[in-house]
Amino acid sequence: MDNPEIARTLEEVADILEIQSSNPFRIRAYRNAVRTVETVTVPLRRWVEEGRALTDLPGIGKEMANHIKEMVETGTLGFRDELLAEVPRSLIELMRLPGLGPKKARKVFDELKIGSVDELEAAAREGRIAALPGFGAKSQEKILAGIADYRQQGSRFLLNEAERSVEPLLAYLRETPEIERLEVAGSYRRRKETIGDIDLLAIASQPIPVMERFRGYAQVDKILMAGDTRSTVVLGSGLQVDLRVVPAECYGAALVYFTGSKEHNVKLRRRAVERGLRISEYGVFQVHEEGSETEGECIGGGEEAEVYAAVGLAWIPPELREDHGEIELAAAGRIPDLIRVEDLRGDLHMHSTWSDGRNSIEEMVEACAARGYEYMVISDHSKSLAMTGGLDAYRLREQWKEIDEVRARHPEIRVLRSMEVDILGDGSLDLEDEMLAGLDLVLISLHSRLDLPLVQQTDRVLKALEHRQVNIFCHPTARLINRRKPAELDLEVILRRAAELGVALELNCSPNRLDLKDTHLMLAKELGCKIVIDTDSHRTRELGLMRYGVDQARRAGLGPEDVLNTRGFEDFWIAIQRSRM
Ligand code: DGT
Ligand code: CA
Ligand code: CA
Ligand code: ZN
Repeated sequence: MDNPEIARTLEEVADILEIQSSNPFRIRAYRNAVRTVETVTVPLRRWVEEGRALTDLPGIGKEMANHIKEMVETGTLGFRDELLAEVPRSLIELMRLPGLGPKKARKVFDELKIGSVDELEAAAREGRIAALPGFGAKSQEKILAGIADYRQQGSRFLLNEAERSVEPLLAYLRETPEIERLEVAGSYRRRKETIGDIDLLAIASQPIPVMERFRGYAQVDKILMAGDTRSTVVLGSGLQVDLRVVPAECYGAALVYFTGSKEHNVKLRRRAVERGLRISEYGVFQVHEEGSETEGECIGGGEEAEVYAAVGLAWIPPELREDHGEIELAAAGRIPDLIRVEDLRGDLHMHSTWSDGRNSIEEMVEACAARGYEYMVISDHSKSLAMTGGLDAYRLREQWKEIDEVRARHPEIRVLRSMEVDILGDGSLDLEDEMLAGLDLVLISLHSRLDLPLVQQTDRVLKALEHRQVNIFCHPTARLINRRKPAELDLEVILRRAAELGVALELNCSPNRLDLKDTHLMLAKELGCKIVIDTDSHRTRELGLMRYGVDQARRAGLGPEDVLNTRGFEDFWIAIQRSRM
């Protein structure tokens, strides 16, 4: 476990102890330990490995030291699991709701006999929460908002989580002799950032054995529907999967239909009606009489391109099918050539063991070179992000020496020195100007005080962008998909200013960030912003996350020319410089 995870675990223990109304001193001991773990500048893993006494740290007694050692060595904490077993599950669920917390969860549990999120919601709607002493109308509102967030989050999978369940299933199904063609449709094919359920389509010589094999997959947890040409199952991961076998002659029409989006399909069908046609999941049909219910002659639908051609359109890449203007573009023959992962020539944001990364600079360099990159950027955290072991000026200089040595050993790739510098609460930067001047590129990020009100947060970012050394504003909204809302920012104002100053915006590839998101990227392009795509890797393996960012960029209609790090180094280097103003 790394420091943030250790802190989270100890915090959970404190919360459960609080629910149990344990000794307040004991609860406080855990909360103090959390604060220490959050602020200590060294990974505790290293501390333990080096055999140093954890009790030397402020607020860490013997019990806490043992806990930390256990978490570092085993990756879990037995005491936490014991506690979890003592408290009703429903109460834990209530406690984790944003806007509730342990004390209030206990109160509604005891006083209103509320044992589930549904009951809590009902009580809040009836005004019974506001009537409780210590709650009031405002906290009732907050609880309702928290429940809405919680509901939305719980039900959708991140794209990479869905992939983890889907890819092995596809491999399994592809071994079925009766299957002639198999594809994933739906949001997964459109590469949306979150996935509700998986929609599979197949052509098969015989559907029934295909259905049997599908339902017999070892990971199937529940069968929701078992038909001859369609079945629905839930996998152990909780992901719901639907498989339909369709006739070959309408496969393309079915693929269009089940790929969606719904809004895209609605527009397509409207276009068909204007041309005296009807598009359905079964094909494209000539409509004979006005208002006639009888099906006309089928004029195509075996391949997707036939469906689009029937309504005068070029084939549209699935990532664009959101009714964000793609049908109009296709009608004008102006569907862009979308960026591909092979277009990227360098990765501009990554960490090493100098802060919270898991691999050394040299390991990162070798991995980037192995990917065929021409250039790369080492960007460890700055000192105010103490939890990550962020660097101060002294350690940054030490890091530069190591970068120089690694550069000498690896002439095959250009290694740029950078830092992901924290934007402090007032918009100033977490590194001295003379040190900033020594960096090849300066990356800036928001990591703290993400709850500032809109005007203040926007001003904070604007001030940071003005700083003359800054080149890239990373994961601009700081959202964590399913976990944390975006910071409140007037993004249009920020993008306009960034475009004027020549500061690039990052599209962060981490599947739980994907920040900027698709519509923001469209706006950024429209406003003439520079855009870069990078992985923010914390280990060599994560360099492969680039493809998620590329998916997102494609959803925004970006081509290789819209992204700076598709360029060769000389061009890139000129383009990434700020405007002279
Ligand atoms: P998801 O599963 O929530 O991530 O999103 P999708 O887009 O995969 O949606 P899903 O699974 O409900 O349906 C798959 C596709 O089937 C959807 O993108 C379009 C099509 N579809 C489903 N229901 C309707 C509908 O009521 N009308 C139309 N026109 N298309 C539909
Ligand atoms: Ca779906
Ligand atoms: Ca579905
Ligand atoms: Zn980073």
